[in-house]
Amino acid sequence: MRRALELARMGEGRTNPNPMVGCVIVKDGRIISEGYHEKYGEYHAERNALLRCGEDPAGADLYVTLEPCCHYGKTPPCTEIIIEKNIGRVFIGNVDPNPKVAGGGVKILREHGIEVESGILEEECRKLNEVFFHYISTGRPFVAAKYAMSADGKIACASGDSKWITGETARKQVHMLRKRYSGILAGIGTVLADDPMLNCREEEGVDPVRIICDAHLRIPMESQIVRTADQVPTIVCTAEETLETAAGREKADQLAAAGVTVLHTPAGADGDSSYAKVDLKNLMQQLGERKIDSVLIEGGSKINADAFASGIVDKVYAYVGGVIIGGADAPSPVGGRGAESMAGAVRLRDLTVSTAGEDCCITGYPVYGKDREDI
Ligand code: AOF
Ligand code: ZN
Repeated sequence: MRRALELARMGEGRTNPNPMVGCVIVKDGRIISEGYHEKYGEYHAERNALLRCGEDPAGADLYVTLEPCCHYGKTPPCTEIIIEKNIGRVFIGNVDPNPKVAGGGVKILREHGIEVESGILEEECRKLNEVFFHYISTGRPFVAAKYAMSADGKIACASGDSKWITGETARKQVHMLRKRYSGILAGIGTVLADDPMLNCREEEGVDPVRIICDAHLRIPMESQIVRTADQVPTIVCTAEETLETAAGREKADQLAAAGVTVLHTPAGADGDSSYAKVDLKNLMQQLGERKIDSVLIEGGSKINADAFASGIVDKVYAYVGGVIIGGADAPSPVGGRGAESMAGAVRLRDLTVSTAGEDCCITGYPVYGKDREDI
């Protein structure tokens, strides 16, 4: 199963919104074939392993990180080929949360006399597909907020300069991270300050959809993002009120002509109706409907504040660089009003700390009000 997990990871960045799945076939104590789900729409891990098998797999053990599917999707059911090839036993990481499968694969295999054991390295297999598990059960993308801050909690100097807080290794890791997410989201503030490309510079990486929250459609037509919108998929989300003005409509038309997909949401839910805002929760719903299963927020303190306030963040990647910036006016990763007391702060569970060159990275999963035991 460990080998199957390794194989599954080879599909990283190419299977979304499908899961990453790996499969190993063992006969007489030897691995006789391997396979993984290589690309969305193409064959599943089990079928790839079985079709590639140089010898008769009859009676063999099949290890697969996710329950074999039993439905006709873009490909025929994996259970069919497992039965046809007379596999003896099937070992599974997780039961597939997809309602079209959800234990159905295990049941069919057992009905055909195949021994099935599930729950092998279950936690690792679930973690590998945290995006898929979230998306298939909620219909909303798995949202991660990533930021790089100094050891004193600043994301830039008061002047705005932020190059660089973390070193090359950490920045390279972020580019790898981008490969794992279907969309990258930033606020208009970041676009105006840095004119970024927000693409995936790693070789072979599929460029994620760029999503810019821009309530007043201030994005310059000459920004790198707009100029490359005909090559890299780009979404600009504005507030409904903006599209009710002639200037707003005209800008939206210009953006659309440049290849940008312009979305809008009703007014944000912060109760201040005089200020047009993008409703991030609503936007996530729309992105989910567009089959975007995961979003990496690489925003500044404003968009992060909105993201935490609206409860859309599912994971945090906090990079910490060995530098002290100081300054009462230097921004921190999450702005806005913040929690009034510690009871209202967003806690992170399952915290991990890893090193990234000379920097470190803290990851965790936010727990919001209603999920918390202490309030
Ligand atoms: C497996 N093995 O390698 C994968 C599975 O449209 P399709 O045919 O590609 O089906 C997609 C669904 O199949 C996906 O939502 C998930 O439930 C399952 N993915 N299953 O047995 C695999 N990738
Ligand atoms: Zn399948």
